[in-house]
Amino acid sequence: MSLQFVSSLSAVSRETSGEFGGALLGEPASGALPPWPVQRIFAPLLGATTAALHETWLTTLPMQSGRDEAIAWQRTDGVLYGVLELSEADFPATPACSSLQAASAEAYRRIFRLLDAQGMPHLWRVWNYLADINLEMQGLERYRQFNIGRQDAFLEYRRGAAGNVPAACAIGLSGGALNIAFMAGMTPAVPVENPRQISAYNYPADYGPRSPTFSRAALVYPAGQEILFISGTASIVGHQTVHPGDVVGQCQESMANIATVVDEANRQCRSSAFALNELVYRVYVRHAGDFPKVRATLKPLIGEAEVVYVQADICRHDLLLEIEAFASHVLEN
Ligand code: 3EB
Repeated sequence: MSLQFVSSLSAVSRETSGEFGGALLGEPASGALPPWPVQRIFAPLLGATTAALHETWLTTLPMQSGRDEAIAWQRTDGVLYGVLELSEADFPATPACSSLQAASAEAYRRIFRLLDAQGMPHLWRVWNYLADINLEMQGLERYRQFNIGRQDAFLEYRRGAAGNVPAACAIGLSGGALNIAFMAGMTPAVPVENPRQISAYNYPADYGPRSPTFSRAALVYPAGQEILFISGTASIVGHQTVHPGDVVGQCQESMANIATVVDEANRQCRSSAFALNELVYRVYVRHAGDFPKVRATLKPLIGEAEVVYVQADICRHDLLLEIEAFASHVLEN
């Protein structure tokens, strides 16, 4: 197995592995940051015993690291992880293009240039965080501005904006720069869609002038391994939000969507079938007060699975939570 995930919640021996990249969730840490690429996600943890939590990918393979295009990256022969922060203040708004749209397009252009330079063509999974995601500025909600910039860069770099697109999440924080982490590989991801939902890249224009550029899930293949990345998943059926104002209903609907995506992935996967109780979950809850209800609703659905709860904003004002997950299997040959 070439990549192994560890969090502060689980104790795994690091004796033979090196740190590849990861995330630091929670309150700003006072100590020094580790030398590997780390995405800092400044959002309150809910129900946690510590104020901050490290999630780290480890590998036993040789690594190379660098900093290009303001992206801190590290790679093996087959996989690259990078982290990029761009301050919107560095992208003056014009009447035709908001700061966030310009920063989003530039961020993805930089990612694609780095991947081209590294000969690492396939974007597998992207973690997007931006301030004030539901705020309307220059007449358009900021999430929709982000979607324009992101799609522009995919098209400009000839990636296509439908079908073969990475798994992703796009989450709102209370402040900070546009903050993007990504994992890319030498082999293509197998995108997975959800038959209960319209593909996000085909959403109608009601949700913004450009569609979001992500797949519902992706199966990816680091050496000797199959990872299922499930994108941020919310209470959406077709293209519509369902159970507005009902956090328990939204939680159940999100898990019904994840169960369906897992079933779809299992039709295409090369290892044994993935199960809901083996996934590692990250749950974003808009209102901290909803956390006990969300935890109680999830408990019977996911058993003893590892879950981290974070207070954050979701990309539609009527969504009260979003759930993402992943799991990793060893490939026999
Ligand atoms: C949705 O299904 C909910 O814009 O990258 C989930 C995952 C969502 C990723 C993104 C947005 C994104 O439309 C929102």
